[in-house]
Amino acid sequence: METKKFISDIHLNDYTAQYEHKQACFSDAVFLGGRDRISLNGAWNYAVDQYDTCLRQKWFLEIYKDGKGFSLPVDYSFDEWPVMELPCCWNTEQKEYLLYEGSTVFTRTFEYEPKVNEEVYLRIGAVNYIGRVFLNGKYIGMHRGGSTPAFYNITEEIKEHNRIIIAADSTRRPEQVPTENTDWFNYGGIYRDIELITVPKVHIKDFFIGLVPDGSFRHIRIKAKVSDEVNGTGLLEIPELKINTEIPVIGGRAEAVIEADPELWTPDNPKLYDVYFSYLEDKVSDRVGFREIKTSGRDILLNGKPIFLRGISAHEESVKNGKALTDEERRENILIAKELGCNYMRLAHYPHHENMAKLADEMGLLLWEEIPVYWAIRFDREETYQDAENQLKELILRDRNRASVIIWSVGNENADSDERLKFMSSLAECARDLDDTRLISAACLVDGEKNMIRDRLEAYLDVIGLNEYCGWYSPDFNSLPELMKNSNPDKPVIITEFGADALQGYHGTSEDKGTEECQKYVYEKQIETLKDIDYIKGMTPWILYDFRCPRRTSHIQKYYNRKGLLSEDKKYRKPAFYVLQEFYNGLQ
Ligand code: GCB
Repeated sequence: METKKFISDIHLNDYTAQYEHKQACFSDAVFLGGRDRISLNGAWNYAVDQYDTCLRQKWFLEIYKDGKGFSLPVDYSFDEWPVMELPCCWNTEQKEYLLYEGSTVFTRTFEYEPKVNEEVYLRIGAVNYIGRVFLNGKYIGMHRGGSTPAFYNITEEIKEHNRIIIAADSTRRPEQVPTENTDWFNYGGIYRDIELITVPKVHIKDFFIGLVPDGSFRHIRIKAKVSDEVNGTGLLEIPELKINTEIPVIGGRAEAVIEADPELWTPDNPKLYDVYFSYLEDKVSDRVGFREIKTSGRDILLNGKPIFLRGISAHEESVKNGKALTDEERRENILIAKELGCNYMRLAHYPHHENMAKLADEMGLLLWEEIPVYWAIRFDREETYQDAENQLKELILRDRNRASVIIWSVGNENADSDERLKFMSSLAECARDLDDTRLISAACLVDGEKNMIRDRLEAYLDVIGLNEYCGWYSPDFNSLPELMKNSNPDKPVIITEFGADALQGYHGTSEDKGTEECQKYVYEKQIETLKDIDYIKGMTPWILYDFRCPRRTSHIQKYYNRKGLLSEDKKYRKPAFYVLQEFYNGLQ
């Protein structure tokens, strides 16, 4: 018996097939605001598990330890393993893990007091890229997608004494979203919060609130979903607006439009209101701003007024913590953007932590949020589409009460092909279906043949994002005015990227690539042209600060993309920072 098992453990090639079912996806999400949350962050035992022995040998069964007389050798010792403080990226924890990509197993025990009439969810904020969860000897489920949360209903499995195991797999694969090749570092780990969420049996699953985009600014719409197809009455409360309104729940759904006169949210006046929604024993809350974002012709209108998006792109990274930023680091990024004169930031190229949008709501910064449909995704593959769409839905459900978020981006720099058009236009339609209070965009490539803004995806977007690297990848600056002249878009355009590498303290002439002077010159020339183009309604140059990138091997790069306006430690502002700052200050 044991021999049979042993043979199967080492001979089964397709060992992951048994852990593909029970995929956590957007429909498992539970609205979080105002909920009881029990943190499982902190010390977890771990082992780097390069050959996936945990999955092959089914360590979660702990059969070698059941005291029934087996004396087989055991290949793990959960409680004796070294300890990592989660959440974190393992790459930044220890030097020898910097370049490790693959599986690592994390485990801990915890106590819980199960109560009757409650449901318990395990929420994992992010595992890059696949997370597989085991609890008390059972496979609970898995999640794909490295930057969105997974919810697992563990009501049946949770006990007083619990052993949890999470196998995190950061392997890059061609069929994933993103695919193998990206221009950023592939951090591995359980790098966002791990927690238990307890809710009543019948609970509010989703709660979406915002202004109806009808130009009146006087209609607040709420849409809520209850876990079961119940009929009854919910209660919406916004004390500061004196709203206390009963809302019918029919078949588990509630939808209503309420007259109100909220002070409108803007980056200069980030006014937030406490809102509450209750149904039977369940009550959720949020702090939300009310604003309207729209386009009209080639204009972007915030609360009915044309706005120019003075932005900057940013990755989610710090030298010390990788993608597991602290709130202080996020706050610092927003403050630096404000110092630069920004009212807007592009969170590239994947969903950043939800606290970023919460802080932007509080501190007054507009945001572009994006899913990692980056470069050459497997556009021909249905499962890849499902993965991308699920990530998009998980992001939208997570952040659609954030006033700061004004744009959902369905991808970045994807070559125009029939398969890509089908894939990304479906994503754009999906985003629009889930949320009619934001704009849809994508960062498109320049049509290089015609040197113009032309991409069939534009028909599905509200705002065209354009990455152009005149003065850098396309060395001739004259191509930029030509590009602008050749184009006649019927909607607003945001220059989602331009930029140039510059190593802090590396000097030369404006012709010398990689110098501060060259980067400064690129910014000056870009601004000189772009400032007079009437259809350009914003820009997010590439990028706030230098970031790790395995593709960048030159002597000035040293595995960093050096297009930052600041050095990677954010201590040094390169001269181009002040060029952009001057331009933005002049626009205010
Ligand atoms: C791009 C990509 C971005 C890269 C950047 C670069 O167009 O969207 O991810 O990092 O160019 O530096 O080349």
